[in-house]
Amino acid sequence: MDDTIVALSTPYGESGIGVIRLSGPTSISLAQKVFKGKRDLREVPSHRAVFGHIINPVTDEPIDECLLLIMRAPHSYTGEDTVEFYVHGSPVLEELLIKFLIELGARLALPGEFTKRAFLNGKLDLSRAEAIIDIIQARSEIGLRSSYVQLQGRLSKEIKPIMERLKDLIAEIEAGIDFPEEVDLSYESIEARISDIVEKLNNLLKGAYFTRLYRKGLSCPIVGRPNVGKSSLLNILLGEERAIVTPIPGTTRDTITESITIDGIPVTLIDTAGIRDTQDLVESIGVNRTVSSIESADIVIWVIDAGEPLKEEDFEIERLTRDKKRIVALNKIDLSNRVLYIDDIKDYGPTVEISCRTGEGIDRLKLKIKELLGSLPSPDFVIPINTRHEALIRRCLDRLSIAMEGIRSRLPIDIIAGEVWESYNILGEITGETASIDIVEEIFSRFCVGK
Ligand SMILES: Nc1nc2c(ncn2[C@@H]2O[C@H](COP(=O)(O)OP(=O)(O)O)[C@@H](O)[C@H]2O)c(=O)[nH]1
Ligand SMILES: [Mg+2]
Repeated sequence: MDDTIVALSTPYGESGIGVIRLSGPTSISLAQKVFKGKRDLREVPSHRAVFGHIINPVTDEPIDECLLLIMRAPHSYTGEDTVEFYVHGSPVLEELLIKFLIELGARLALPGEFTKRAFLNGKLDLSRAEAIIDIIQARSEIGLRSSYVQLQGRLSKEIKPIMERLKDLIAEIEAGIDFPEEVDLSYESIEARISDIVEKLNNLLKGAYFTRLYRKGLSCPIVGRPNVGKSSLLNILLGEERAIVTPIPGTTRDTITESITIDGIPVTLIDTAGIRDTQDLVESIGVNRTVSSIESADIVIWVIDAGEPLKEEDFEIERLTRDKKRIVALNKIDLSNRVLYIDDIKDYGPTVEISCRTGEGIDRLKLKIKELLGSLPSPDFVIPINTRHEALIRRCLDRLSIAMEGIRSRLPIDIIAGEVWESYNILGEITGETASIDIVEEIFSRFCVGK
């Protein structure tokens, strides 16, 4: 981190304002070479905007007017000396300024490198740094709130005391090994302490479901045999003609994914290929995708055609979706030659009668989705656990359960200490305390350049 990095922090393209950010030890002296204001930048106080001109560092010729902000270490986002240029949002100008700064010795920042520096400089821990990318990529207000709660350190506040307790336990076990006469540490007392920690971790895991729901939303495939009206339902829920609708069975051969919002929660609707036996290769790939979209679904909408009796293919879908939260949508109730009624399908779970032709029942269907979701707690009361945190907590729990088994079979105490150490290290990857550089790199590579 002894070099100075530069990047465009706003999206590339014409815009009202473009922000170019410099961070690192030579930020201020580099800025001085491309900027001319009333005062020498070295004398400008931190966090005060100054007006001036961008100049060509070789010819001193002014290029455009600009506003500049200096944030001195450690009181900046990265913890380093930082300079931000607010320029007219011209891609030509932005590129030129970045080119000057690179020629003067700055290096183009990698994706997420500013935030990575903030993490490495101890400005925020890993779980808080991760929240920033989730804020940027938030898909709904509720998802934004959940990420903000994480940025405030809500998860770290839970993890740190658990790590402290694991550390204390390790210290005591080790002291017990070194000074067996002085430290009175029984298997029973270690077991009690570990089971207490296990309970706390299991409690944390409860946040994972809601966190995913807030941020990624709900995955909701629309399934059914060919021609029952799945694509029509997707279109009507979206309010646009997104999927191709034809009377020819097997029209939808691939899955189409689109999002709507129900009660603030993003719902990802997936129009699937109808499930049937097919010799057509493309269609059969579509059918396989349908099966996997059912597997990863939160809620399934199973569409049935009211104009025809249930067929073997319907029963196949019934079997595939049986263990899922399922809404049975009886479609085409506008048909005069209708043969299926609610009574015929009521055994399959919550049902709703709809017509994609007339729009009847569509609001009721949305209501059913809402009902299946149940009442959601506010993100302010849910500990934010993303999939990475969830996987780490589960791994930690695995280790602790090995330790517990060891205790029950009275294995040597140093073996148990080893497992507790492992669980401590795994948990530390959440806050980044024990995360390897590879993990850190991987996390920040998901950020955009300039963040
Ligand atoms: N009468 C009637 N026809 C419908 C309704 N919904 C869809 N259809 C027709 O059923 C056929 C198949 O629809 P489509 O959405 O492509 O079915 P998919 O194969 O399940 O995606 C098309 O001809 C639609 O116009 C409905 O509610 N009533
Ligand atoms: Mg279709």
